[in-house]
Amino acid sequence: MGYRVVVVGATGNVGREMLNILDERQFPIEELEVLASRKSLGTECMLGDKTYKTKDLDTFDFTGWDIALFAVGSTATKEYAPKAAKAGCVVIDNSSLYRYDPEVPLIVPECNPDDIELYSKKNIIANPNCSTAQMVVALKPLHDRAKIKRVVVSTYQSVSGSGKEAIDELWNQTKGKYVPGQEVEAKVYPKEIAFNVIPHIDVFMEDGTTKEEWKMVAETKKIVDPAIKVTATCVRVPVFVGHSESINIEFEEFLDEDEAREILRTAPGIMVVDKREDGGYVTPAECVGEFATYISRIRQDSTIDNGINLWCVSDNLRKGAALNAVQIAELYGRRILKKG
Ligand code: 11C
Repeated sequence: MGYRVVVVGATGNVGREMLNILDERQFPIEELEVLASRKSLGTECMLGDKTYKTKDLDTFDFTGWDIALFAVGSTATKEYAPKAAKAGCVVIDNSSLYRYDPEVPLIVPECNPDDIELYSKKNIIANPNCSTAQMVVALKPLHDRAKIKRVVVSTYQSVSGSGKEAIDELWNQTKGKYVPGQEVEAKVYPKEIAFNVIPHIDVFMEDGTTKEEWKMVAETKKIVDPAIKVTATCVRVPVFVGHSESINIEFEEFLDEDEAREILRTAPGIMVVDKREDGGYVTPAECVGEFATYISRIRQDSTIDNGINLWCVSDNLRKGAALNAVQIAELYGRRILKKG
């Protein structure tokens, strides 16, 4: 007994990762369909050792399907997610389209699983932005103990967050530095990304922040607590996969660094690697392909009364996108459909 599952946008970075994770976690699937836009029709996708050919999203009938994992941009989501939801198939959406809709739950299963009950308003459940997902997994257990007042976060985000073209741009620009005649102009990003860092992700807002920074603020409030103040600086770095974050947290009450470390050690979804020696911390290259969010460099912030600093690294295509979506599907199956 399993679920009838559709993966929409199955040929993209996140869609492919969704298929890998459905397989790795042995999600109970009775039937699977993989959908793509017309230009990718017929492309082959793998779930374990089985091959599936993509079908046309435009003509697909979602009636009778249980769960659709959407990994397409906001424009396609706007057109097709309501169709699927109306046909009775719950949509788990990775785009930003529905995240801030009060009638759509925004879920990180380790943090706010009970909010999933709201799904029935629209038959849509939103998946957060990658940089938020990994941060809230770390914040929530600490907030439960000492109530967070304010968070100052700086991110170091990999190019896979911008899709396949960005991965190619970093690769080709890097090669172009060494091969005369093969220099590559910046196209995906406004400035060169090879051997550089760019303090700009997503569009600029009127107040000088960027949309990525705004998302971290709005989504943390929705998932963890609207009272938490967040200020973010989001930066693109020349890393292929894995987002890193330096997080400074101010609490209402004093929280000792050793207690914070113990809380995080036992928190769901987290691995603490925190030895105060050379290499005693995790870097993005080491977390690729992993489920966990890794926390290192946990230490008191001596400049304020109740502060902790930490370093947080995760595979942005997994916890930041595909893994969290599959975890939502697992939660929805367990709590609502109860078939598996
Ligand atoms: C990035 N965080 O790294 C973005 C990608 O709202 O789902 C995901 C954008 C989103 O560029």
